[in-house]
Amino acid sequence: DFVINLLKHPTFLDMSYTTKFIDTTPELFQFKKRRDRATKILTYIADITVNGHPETAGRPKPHAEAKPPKPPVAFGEFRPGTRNLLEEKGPQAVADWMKAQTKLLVTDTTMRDGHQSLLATRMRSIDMVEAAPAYAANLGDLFSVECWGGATFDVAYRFLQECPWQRLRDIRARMPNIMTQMLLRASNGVGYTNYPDNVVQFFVKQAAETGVDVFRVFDSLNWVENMRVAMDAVVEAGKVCEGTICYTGDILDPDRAKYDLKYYVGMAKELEAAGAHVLGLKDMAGLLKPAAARKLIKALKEEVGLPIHFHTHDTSGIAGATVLAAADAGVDAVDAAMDAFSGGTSQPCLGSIVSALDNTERDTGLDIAAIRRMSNYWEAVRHQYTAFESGLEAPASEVYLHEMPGGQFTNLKAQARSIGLEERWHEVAQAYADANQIFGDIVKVTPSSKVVGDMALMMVAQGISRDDVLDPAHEVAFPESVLDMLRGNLGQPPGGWPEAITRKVLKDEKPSTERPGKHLAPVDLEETRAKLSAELNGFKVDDEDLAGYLMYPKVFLDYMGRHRQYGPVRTLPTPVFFYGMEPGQEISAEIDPGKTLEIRFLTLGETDDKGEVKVFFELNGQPRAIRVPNRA
Ligand code: BTN
Ligand code: 3PY
Ligand code: ZN
Repeated sequence: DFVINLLKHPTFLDMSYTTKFIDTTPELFQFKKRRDRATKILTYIADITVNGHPETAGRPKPHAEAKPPKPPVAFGEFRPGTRNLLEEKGPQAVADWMKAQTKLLVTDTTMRDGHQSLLATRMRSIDMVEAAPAYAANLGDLFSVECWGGATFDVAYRFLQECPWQRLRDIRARMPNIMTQMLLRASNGVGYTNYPDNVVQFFVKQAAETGVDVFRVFDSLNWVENMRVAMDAVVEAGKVCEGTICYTGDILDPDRAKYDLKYYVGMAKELEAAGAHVLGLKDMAGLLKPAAARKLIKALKEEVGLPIHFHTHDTSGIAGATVLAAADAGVDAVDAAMDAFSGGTSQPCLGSIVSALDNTERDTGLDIAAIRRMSNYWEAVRHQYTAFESGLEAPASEVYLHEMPGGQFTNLKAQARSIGLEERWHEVAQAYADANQIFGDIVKVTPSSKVVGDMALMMVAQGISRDDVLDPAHEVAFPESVLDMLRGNLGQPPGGWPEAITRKVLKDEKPSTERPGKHLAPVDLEETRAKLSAELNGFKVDDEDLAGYLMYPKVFLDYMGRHRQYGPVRTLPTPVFFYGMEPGQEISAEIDPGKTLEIRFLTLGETDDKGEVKVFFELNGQPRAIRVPNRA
């Protein structure tokens, strides 16, 4: 009887065999559902084993002797941390506490910017979630753990077949004493375009509810006007609002006067007035040099009352020196990545910064032995993702020429490779610098950096120089993203868009100089939810799903389609997810708390005349055969 009831249950008729389904329908017999999910997971493993994963095809493989990562032991004594302070006393108390510390506070970026900058954002949730308990126990003195936002949101749905909200929830649950941190592109949310105000508000509210404590809010043109909606939503949610300056140019260079000390101090004051609890200083390309950091931090400390949190990238190889100079000048908190995920286009090395400050006034108080153990884990994790390594071999002072953000560098290089321009990379770098000047010398960070990148690739591919672009007589087919930006759809840079290029690109069309969100009609959330639910055969769309859909409609729908077919594949070990299994190999996958599947892959059968191959497994000791198409 219960099986009949189960089969008729509306939730069972759609695709929602999920963790949430179990939470919301405990009255149902669990066994049938689990078996169904097991079949889906086996189908995924069978498919990848036979056909390979498209994302790793043709890419280098992990070393044969690479050991599976062993989660670090949670040996420390559990202590309350910044999260407890936030929960008990609120965000202003966190800011006051920051300013009262003499030690340098440290954010670990490994779970967000670290892998975004080194591994094309491909780190899977399971590898993060397994580290979280050791963070809580052994590294409870960290200021925060950046683990969400930026590019990780869409990559989770798009390439990793997992729900970004679930990642956040799982990390949050296992790391209750350290603040989680996310990167939010203000009105661009975690996307590449401005969203209606109520979508931004809805997204922030949900992120706060699911588990984000610190929101680093930035605008890709440093336009504070375009940051207010997101900042207000963070304040409203009772979380830490880190209003952020994006650093570009060089305050020491009189030829880059557009972004001088006065400019940054002025923006910092605007952010303070806009209600930020903390001032973020985001050096996304790693352009801030040590001497400039000293000067800038000193000025900001003198002119604004907010604690300052500094973020940089080590592309040039000199970021460690900049962090130490910033510490000397009184910066309150800095970002660093665990050793195995540091250096290059990522953040500078966390363990080395901690060691460098030992027995100084800014001693971080972090346990270097705990850091090393954690880094050993991350080292083993990184070895699983060889396919996504960029191959960048050395620091490059060229970053001061092109000014590409660390998170974009390897992406643009891959894009250049895909259109046959890999050999001409240094020309792309020069064209990127030229495109920046064409647009009037702008901040380059997602999404404005993507527009400059599109323009640079176009210029190199078509052999068009900066002079050609600016020559009214020279016909140029501009990328769509350039039109969009000059229409004003990403907002306004300091001083506005240069007139000549705007006229050439838009012809007679009149650009907008107002905040894009001002003209975007609010989305009817309930109507959208109902439509989405109907499109998904009655699937109960909750606020997380709706927020994901609003950011990325197609990406979300594709994800849901694959989820219906493959089930909770996020629970698979990373090598199995990307490469499938070897005959005789056995793995465990915990599909629900305490509910583990024991999966052994036995062998492949012959491919039949329909092109299908039978794949033989043992599931919890019972034989199971799965049929998948052989596309190999
Ligand atoms: C599972 O089945 O164990 C969970 C993996 C997928 C999560 C689904 S996808 C839509 C919905 N949104 C969530 O946050 N969780 C479920
Ligand atoms: C992002 O927006 O993803 C960034 O990392 C910007 O630096
Ligand atoms: Zn960054």
